[in-house]
Amino acid sequence: MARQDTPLFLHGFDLGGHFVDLQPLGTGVTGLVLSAVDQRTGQRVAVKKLVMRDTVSVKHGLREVKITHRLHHENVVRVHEVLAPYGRPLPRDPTLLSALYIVQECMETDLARLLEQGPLPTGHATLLFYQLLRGLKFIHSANVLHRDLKPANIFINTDQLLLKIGDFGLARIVDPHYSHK
Ligand code: OXW
Repeated sequence: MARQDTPLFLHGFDLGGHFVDLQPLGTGVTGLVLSAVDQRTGQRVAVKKLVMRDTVSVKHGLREVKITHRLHHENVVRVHEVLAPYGRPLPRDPTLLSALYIVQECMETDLARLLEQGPLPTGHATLLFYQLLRGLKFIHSANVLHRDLKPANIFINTDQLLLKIGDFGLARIVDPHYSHK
């Protein structure tokens, strides 16, 4: 089997040996997202590939990594690790990398898809809205603006009715002293 046909290399994802059963989830702001099983834990994860083509995409990729790394909250998609190609750890100077992989927790679905299935019972909508506001309050208190909040970036586990905000590809860190004229 040629390298590009091996499951680990699906869609140009070169992640090294730990990840199996790669399946496409969709395309986010910064690129393709697959789900995979991490064999070390048996857990399904979402892996986002950030291609670093030029100085602008390198700057954006590293900003997303910096922002997602500082946000730890029940209502924000958790980043497990950030990897360089071949599943290597991030080097001290990541500006020279061709790609970055953000490995994060995998949720069951997103709010856009959930709403396609019909209206939510009021109690469910209230519980989800509460978690959305709680996640946003946390994000804003960390001086981060998401800047692309929409149903497709709001992830849900339906069994516990758990909501987490994701895709920080367009997010910015704000200066709290800046006047917002
Ligand atoms: C899940 C954690 N998705 C993304 C991002 C961008 C994407 C796709 C997934 C389960 C489908 C139908 N719609 C997505 C980003 N869990 C994630 C994640 N991410 N972290 N990022 N889906 C997504 C999940 N199903 N779970 C549902 C596409 C149309 F394009 N960032």
